[in-house]
Amino acid sequence: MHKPKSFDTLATYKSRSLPLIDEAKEHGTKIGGLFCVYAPTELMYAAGVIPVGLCGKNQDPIPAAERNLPANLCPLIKSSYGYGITHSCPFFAASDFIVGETTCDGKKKMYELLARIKPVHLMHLPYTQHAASSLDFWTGELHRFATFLEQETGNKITPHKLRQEIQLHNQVRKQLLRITATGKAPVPPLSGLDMLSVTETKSFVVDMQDYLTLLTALADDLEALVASRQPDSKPGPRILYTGCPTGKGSEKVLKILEECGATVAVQEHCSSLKDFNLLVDQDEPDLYRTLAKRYLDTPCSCMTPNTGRLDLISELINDYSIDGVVDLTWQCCHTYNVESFSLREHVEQKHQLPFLHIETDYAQSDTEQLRTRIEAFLEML
Ligand code: BJ8
Repeated sequence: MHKPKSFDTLATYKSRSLPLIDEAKEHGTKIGGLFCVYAPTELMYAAGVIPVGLCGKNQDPIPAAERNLPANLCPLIKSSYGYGITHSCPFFAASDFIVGETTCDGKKKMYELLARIKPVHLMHLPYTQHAASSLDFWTGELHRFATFLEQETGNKITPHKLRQEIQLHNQVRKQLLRITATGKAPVPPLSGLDMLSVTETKSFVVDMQDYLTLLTALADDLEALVASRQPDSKPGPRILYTGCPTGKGSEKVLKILEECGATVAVQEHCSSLKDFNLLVDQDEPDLYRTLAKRYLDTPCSCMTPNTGRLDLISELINDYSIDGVVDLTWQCCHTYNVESFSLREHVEQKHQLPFLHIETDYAQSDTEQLRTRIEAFLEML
């Protein structure tokens, strides 16, 4: 299928970010490394800090990580830590400090070890969105983070600057949502892998305004493509792909799904919709509280209960005319693994749809086994 030029510009965005980050560093700009979408990037940009995503999506650094970490640990944690100790990730090398959150146990303990390599600011995240005190506590954590950023940079986070960043981030999220929504078309203009290469760029943005312009151009082009296209082939079963974060290097399951003929209409994970589905309420006068609410509402399996995810899955099943749900769990990710039981019940009983749970790691050794299971699943649809 013909892809617009605006797609190529975004798909190569990450490689163009690195020289810009190096240049910004030369001018004294601080770089903050992130591992999770709970990190409130509006505060970082408002303090003049460039945030970069450091989440490990690749098998290569895992053997080195296993020298210090147990082998039976989530590959995302091992890969992230492995990049840190092998100095093989230029974005990690560029980071002046790391921002962590108390999400899953493995990540929490990884931050203790990463603190030996780089300064770590750990944000204490409540484990539930439902307790009355959670929002107060998390708002306090945002204030503590702001103080840290101001001390690191010497810059003041003014209400004016923070409000500007909140507005700009919301605009960016709206364009990412427009792009994602083109997956509702009978034949989506982008494959799941191509969609991932676009949504993943949000972790490497140096200039938000410039990024917004690129996203808007792509959203316009994709919508025009959908409006003008006569589908020339019968698309495969429409899949909602959900679960642990997936990215370039850990896209094994997504790739097999598409090779087997599935149409991956929408993805619900942290390099995709979960990172930009929620907007900050701009009418709320307390900027820290409204920002805190938006981030706390992120439906991650680290929260208990995580009912927001079930609601989101229902919405996506209906909006994207889904035929089946594929839930990916990285090996040893207990929260997503346990949650898969409730998600299966929800999908099979409430929506009467087939559900496939896949537990795997970053290695390629089970590729053919997975292909067999995925082919059998798609035949049912
Ligand atoms: S908001 S999904 S980015 S914590 S897969 S490391 S949970 S053992 S990545 Fe995550 Fe933030 Fe949640 Fe998203 Fe632990 Fe599970 Fe590994 Fe995970």
